[in-house]
Amino acid sequence: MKARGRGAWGPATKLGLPAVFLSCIVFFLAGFFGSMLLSQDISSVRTRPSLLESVDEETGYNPMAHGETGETSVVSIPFQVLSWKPRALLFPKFATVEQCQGIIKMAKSKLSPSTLALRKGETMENTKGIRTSSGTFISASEDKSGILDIIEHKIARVTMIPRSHGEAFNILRYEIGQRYNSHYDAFDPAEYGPQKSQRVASFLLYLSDVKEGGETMFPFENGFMDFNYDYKECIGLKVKPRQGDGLLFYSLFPNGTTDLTSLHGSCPVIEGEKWVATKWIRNQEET
Ligand SMILES: O=C(O)CCC(=O)C(=O)O
Repeated sequence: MKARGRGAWGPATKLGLPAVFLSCIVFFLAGFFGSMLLSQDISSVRTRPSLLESVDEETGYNPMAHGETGETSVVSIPFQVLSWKPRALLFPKFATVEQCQGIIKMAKSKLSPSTLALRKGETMENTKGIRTSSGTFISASEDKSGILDIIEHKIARVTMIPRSHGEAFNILRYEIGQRYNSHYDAFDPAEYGPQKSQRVASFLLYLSDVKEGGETMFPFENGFMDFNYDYKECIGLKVKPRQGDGLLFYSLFPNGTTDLTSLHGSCPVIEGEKWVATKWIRNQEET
């Protein structure tokens, strides 16, 4: 048994020193290349901070490679979801105080009584009192100060609907007691006749604070649809105008049908004055 045991070591013993030498070399080379690979790994970890150097110090975000029409930086535009029924978002401080004042200044001398799109059978006479504000339409291209251009661009970015789909800004002033009864911004062809395009969304930029009243109301918010609802009644979700804030809501569902919870209006101003710039956004380009 002993001899057999020894015999098991026989070939190694026979190989002798050269084999030991060879295995030393193999182990040395393995150790050498292994440590090189490891040091490469560490150095690649070390290169990461150089990638991080491109992080925008202000936002802390690392911008991605972008397409031809994309932007070079990551921006932060805060918003609050106010409701899912209808889909309504508030963008606090969307515009600066100076921008709001500039828009009021350019509109002030151009105001005339606001008008309504009339349903079949309606007249100016029998719709009196529904919308009592005054207003004017100004497009971004007409505004030499460039304020409306900046605002329109920003609205297009938050909605991702191109500027070419927007109507001119409707700048409105509500004085004490003035209001806009609840209505839809989308036009039902059964009531208004055939439509070339449809209003998908509305963006309201509040240009002033209002001491009391003047809220934008959504009486059917969350689906509480009372079909005996009096369209003058100021109920439901009420958004208080705050200078510079933007309110975006969608009148159509993604499938193109009207969201009945998007019914909205302006409560009467009780104290102060309300200024707002409305941008209606359509599902087709405006010609
Ligand atoms: O003034 C508001 O708050 C609402 C305005 C509005 O409903 C509209 O312009 O369609």
